[in-house]
Amino acid sequence: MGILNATPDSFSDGGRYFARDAALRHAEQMIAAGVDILDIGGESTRPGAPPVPVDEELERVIPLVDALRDAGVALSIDTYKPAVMREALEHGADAINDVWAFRMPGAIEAVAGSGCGLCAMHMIGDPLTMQTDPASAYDDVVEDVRRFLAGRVAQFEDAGIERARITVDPGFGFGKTVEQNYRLLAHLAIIAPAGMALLAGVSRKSMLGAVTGKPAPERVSASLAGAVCAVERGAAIVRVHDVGETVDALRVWQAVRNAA
Ligand code: 9MG
Repeated sequence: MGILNATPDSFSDGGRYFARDAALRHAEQMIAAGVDILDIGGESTRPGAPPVPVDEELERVIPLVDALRDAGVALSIDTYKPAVMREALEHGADAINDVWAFRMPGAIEAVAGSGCGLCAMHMIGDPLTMQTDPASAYDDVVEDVRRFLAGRVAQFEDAGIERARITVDPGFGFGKTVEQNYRLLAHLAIIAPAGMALLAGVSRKSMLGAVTGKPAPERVSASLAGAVCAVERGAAIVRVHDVGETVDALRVWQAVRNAA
C-alpha cells in the first residue's frame, strides 16, 4: 500500500491544482514501482495536525479517486469521516482505512452495505492527545490492542460485514511508546482475530528514528527492515512511502521463503 498525500500546503486554487498534479504524478510513480493499493488521505494524522472540514477533504480526495479509479490498482481512502467515506465509495473507491476504527457515529453504516474493504486501526485518544501519556495507557499493550481490535471486528460482524472484508492494524505510533511499538511489532502474529488480514504501517515513523538516530527522510532502510519484520510476522499489507524499495525487499523475502 503506497501512501498518497492529498494535503496541499496552499489553499489557493493554484496551490490546489499544483498539489493535485503532484499527487497524480506521485501515484503514477508508485504504480510503475509495483504498488497494489493507493491509500489516499486528505487530512494529516500527524500528532498536532489540524482537522480539515468535510468540504475541503472532499475537494482534495474525490478528484484523485476520479482520476485513478481505472488505473489498475485498488484505491483506499484514509478518512474517519462518514460523509467522505460515502462519497469516495460512490466515486469508485475500493476500501476505507480509518485510524479511528469506524468509531465515529455513522461510520459503520457508511461502509456496511457497500461491499468495500475496511481497515480498522488502534489508536489511544486522538492525533492531538494520543502521545500525552502512552506509558500508563495499557496493562499489556499487545493484549489490550488485540482485545480492542477483536471488539471492533465483533461490531462490524454485528452490522453484517463479513470477515473477508476486514483488515486490522495495531496503529504503530498512535498512542504508544517506542518500547510498546516494538513489542507490538514483535508480537504482530497474535494481534489479528482468526481469519483476518493484518496491515502494518511503520514507514519512516519515529520508532525507527529512535533506533537509528535518523530523521524521517533518512529512514528508508529502517522502513524496509520494519516492512520485512511485519510481513514475516503475518502482515498482508504494509503501508509505505518507498514503494519500489519495499517491493524489492519483499521480493527477496519471498525468494527466501520459496526456497525454504
Ligand atoms: C493514515 N495512517 C497513518 N499511519 C497509519 C498506520 O500505521 N496504519 C493505518 N492503517 N493508517 C495510517
